Amino acid sequence: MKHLGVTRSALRESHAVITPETFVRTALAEWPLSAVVLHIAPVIGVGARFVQFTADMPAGAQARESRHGHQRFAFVLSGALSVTVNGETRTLGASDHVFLPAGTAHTLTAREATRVAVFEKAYEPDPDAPGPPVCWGNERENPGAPFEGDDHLIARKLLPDDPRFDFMVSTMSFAPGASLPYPEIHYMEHGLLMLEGEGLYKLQDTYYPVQTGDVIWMGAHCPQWYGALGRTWSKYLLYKDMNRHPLATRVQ
Ligand code: UGY
Ligand code: MN
Repeated sequence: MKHLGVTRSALRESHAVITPETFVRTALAEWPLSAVVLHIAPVIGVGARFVQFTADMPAGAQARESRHGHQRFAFVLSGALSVTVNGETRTLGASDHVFLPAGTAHTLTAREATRVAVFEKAYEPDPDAPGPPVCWGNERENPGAPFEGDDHLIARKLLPDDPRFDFMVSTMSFAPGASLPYPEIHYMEHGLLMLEGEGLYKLQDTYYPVQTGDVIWMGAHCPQWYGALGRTWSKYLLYKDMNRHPLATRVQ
């Protein structure tokens, strides 16, 4: 049966829920041969200062650094991705990730059909800190820590928590029935990809049912809360800008 236009996707000024049946594939010059779904771009709602996209790379497809010199964080969802940077090549599998600093030449090569989640942002230098280095990691090997003391809610930081970095990517894992301890409001923005499970996301004043594969954009100051449902843990990948004064304007 046709869906007759019905979707859980919703776009509001301060937030968006974007569900897979509404994904539209596009192409990016840096990602020839790959099908890219650009979920979050600066033109969304009140605006975003980052992009979030998913790239489906057929075996053999290659991608290169952002033409505009932006920093890039890539998280492998499935497949095998060789990353060559600074004369070193490593092959990443599911839940491996890499951070590539602004202006750093690199090549990404799909060794088999590969899906990768990507965040990019213009770097805001901190006059007192050197630029950030290339960083590698694996989410499943990251022990994480209870979020605000709740051991049914585990936060894993996938980047060092230090002022060289102007954004953080983490995962948040919730036992069924666990929730964020309070509705948050903060000036930082979020991009989110549901990696596992299902629950209810409250954004502004609406509760949205969300599940694996959904994308959420939360603009600055958007009220936000999540409660996990179902019988398995739910987990999301979360981008957040950090470590910079909101009035700092120098962007490279
Ligand atoms: O730390 C955070 O901003 C995070 N708890 N927000 C969220 O999960 N929506
Ligand atoms: Mn938050």
